[in-house]
Amino acid sequence: MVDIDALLADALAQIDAAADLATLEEVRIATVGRSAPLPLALRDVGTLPPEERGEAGKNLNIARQQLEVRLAEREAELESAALADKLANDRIDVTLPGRAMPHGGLHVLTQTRREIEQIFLDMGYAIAEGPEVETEFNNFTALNIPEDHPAKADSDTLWVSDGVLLRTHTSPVQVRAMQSQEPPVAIICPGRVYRRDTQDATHSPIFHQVEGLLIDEGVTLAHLKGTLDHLTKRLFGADREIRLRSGFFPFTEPSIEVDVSWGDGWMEILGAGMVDPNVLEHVGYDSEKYTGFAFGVGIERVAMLRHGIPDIRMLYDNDVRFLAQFPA
Ligand code: 2U9
Repeated sequence: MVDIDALLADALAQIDAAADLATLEEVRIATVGRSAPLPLALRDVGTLPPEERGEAGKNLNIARQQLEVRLAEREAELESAALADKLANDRIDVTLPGRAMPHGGLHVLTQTRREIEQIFLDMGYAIAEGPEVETEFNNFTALNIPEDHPAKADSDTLWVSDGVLLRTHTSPVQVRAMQSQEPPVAIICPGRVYRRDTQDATHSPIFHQVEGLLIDEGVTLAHLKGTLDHLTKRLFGADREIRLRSGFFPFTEPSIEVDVSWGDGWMEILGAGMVDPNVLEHVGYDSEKYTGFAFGVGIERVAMLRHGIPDIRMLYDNDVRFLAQFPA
């Protein structure tokens, strides 16, 4: 028969010596597991002489129960020690400054467009938008642009199919607005436009415009001049002056080109004019009753002038080192 007291003492010593839960699990297997000495002895009780079986079985069971109790106690001790250790060492210092997250902002073209929009919203204009794929009628015919006009040539326009094209200006948005409402009309039309152009420092086949339109009874060139003077002063500074030169567009008569004072000289900034009576008639307006003005300005051009950006392509590269120079 095994020496129960010696086995028990040895097993208890192992349990007390286990310094972590993984070791304790090994000790559990070695002391009360299926092939540990004590359970093996219990299994073999039946082979003892009958008069010894009762006593031996009782003592072995008591010893095993003692081990189970001690194992449970030691497990609880080690678990609370592990928790205390975690609490002591895993502290989070909530007073540490956070890591700065880089954040994006509005593209300089978006900023510029929104500024122009706000200037006209403040004057009571509404913003109108329309499709970038347009009909030849809305883009050219309604705007008094003749069949043989150079702008319509295949070299300038991106055609989608017969009579369908990528709009070359946002003017078709004004055409749609006029077809769907009677005067007064006071809208600006910001948007992307397409030209079959080669790219260089100042030209891109895709760029952005804001066009404006005011139609009512009694609208004159003086209203146009005052409006553009106000726009220019808000965009470039209250000390700026504008100068009107005569120009030509098929959709305005008279047509003007507008310069803004720039240092000692002048810089061309936008085009404008009084809406040609033919355009008014094309959308069903009475050109004897109504007059109006229209203007167009390139958003890229305004952004480049205001920020001294030398090449239009910089606006489309999406180089963060460039974009970050224009925080909103
Ligand atoms: C309607 C009638 C008239 C819009 C106009 C201009 C003059 C103009 C250019 C500025 C720079 C285009 O982006 S740019 O290259 N635009 O000079 N645009 S008048 O005239 C209209 C528009 C719609 C119904």
